[in-house]
Amino acid sequence: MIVPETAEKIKSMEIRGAGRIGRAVAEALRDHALAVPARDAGAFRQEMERAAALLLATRPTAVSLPNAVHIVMAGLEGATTAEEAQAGVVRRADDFIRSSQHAVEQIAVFGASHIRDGDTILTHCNSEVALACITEAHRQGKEIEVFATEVRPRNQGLITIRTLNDAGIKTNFIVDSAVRSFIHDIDLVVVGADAVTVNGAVVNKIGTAQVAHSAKEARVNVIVAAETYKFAPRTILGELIRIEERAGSEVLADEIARTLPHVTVRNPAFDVTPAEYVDLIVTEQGAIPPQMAYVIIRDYLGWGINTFHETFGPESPNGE
Ligand code: RUB
Repeated sequence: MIVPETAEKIKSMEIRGAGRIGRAVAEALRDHALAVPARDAGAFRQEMERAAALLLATRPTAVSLPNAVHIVMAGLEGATTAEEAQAGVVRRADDFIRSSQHAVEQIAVFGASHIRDGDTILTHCNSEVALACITEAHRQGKEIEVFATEVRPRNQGLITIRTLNDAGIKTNFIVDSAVRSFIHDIDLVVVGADAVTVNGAVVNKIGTAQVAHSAKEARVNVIVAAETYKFAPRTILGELIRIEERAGSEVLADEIARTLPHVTVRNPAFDVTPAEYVDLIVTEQGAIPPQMAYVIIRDYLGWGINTFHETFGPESPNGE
């Protein structure tokens, strides 16, 4: 039951945020592998592929999800018995979970080094890894202040301000549309990412592109904190990241919407910030300018231009 349950929690956003989604998927595949009656390697693989497909169909944008699935499912390679296949999946899943947690800790240290004593930082949405950078800077004794947005329509900003408050960090809570009014009070923008494309564009919570645009205009630096498994290999082929559009009822209650027959509520969950609005992407391997995204995809995810054509042929993004 663990796989359908995890899939449901990701869809409903009980489990949310790209890193947490990646780890939840790895955990679900691991627990499924341990629960599946292991007959032969072929049947075991089929069962795992069914589970992976269910998880892949939950939310389309965060690339940590297909990357985590790909990394864990590689544990099946070369297995001749169901026991070997099971051990491979469990090992790869545990490795992914451990390295993901380690990546967040590493990025926190790298990211904090870009935050100066006295800085006022703006963050948008609720990013575990962006917050890790901010709380690490605070832990190091830097005196910082944060502006956090509300994040319509799902109010992820509430999670962010609770974390900041618990850490004892001076925080201002603003509506999303107030960003430009406060941008001259800001020294640095720190956000997370759901996906980074090969050309360095950053896909993150809707509103991030507006934040980055305001920052660019005001000459405020924008740092994106992103583990390497948020880089999107398939964009090498020029494919686009699919932007999830969620139910209009998250924005406007159905009973009101029903009274407005000429109105369509649109609710894209993410947007794309072009590379030129991003100054630095901080990964666990170090900080890079966004234009170097291909190096991460090639050297740390192991995807070259030829790998795709050899493995899949030209397909649509995120394995769909
Ligand atoms: C979450 C979101 C976060 C990134 C990075 O969107 O856009 O900024 O996922 O988060 P949603 P993290 O709430 O729709 O999932 O650093 O925690 O991986």
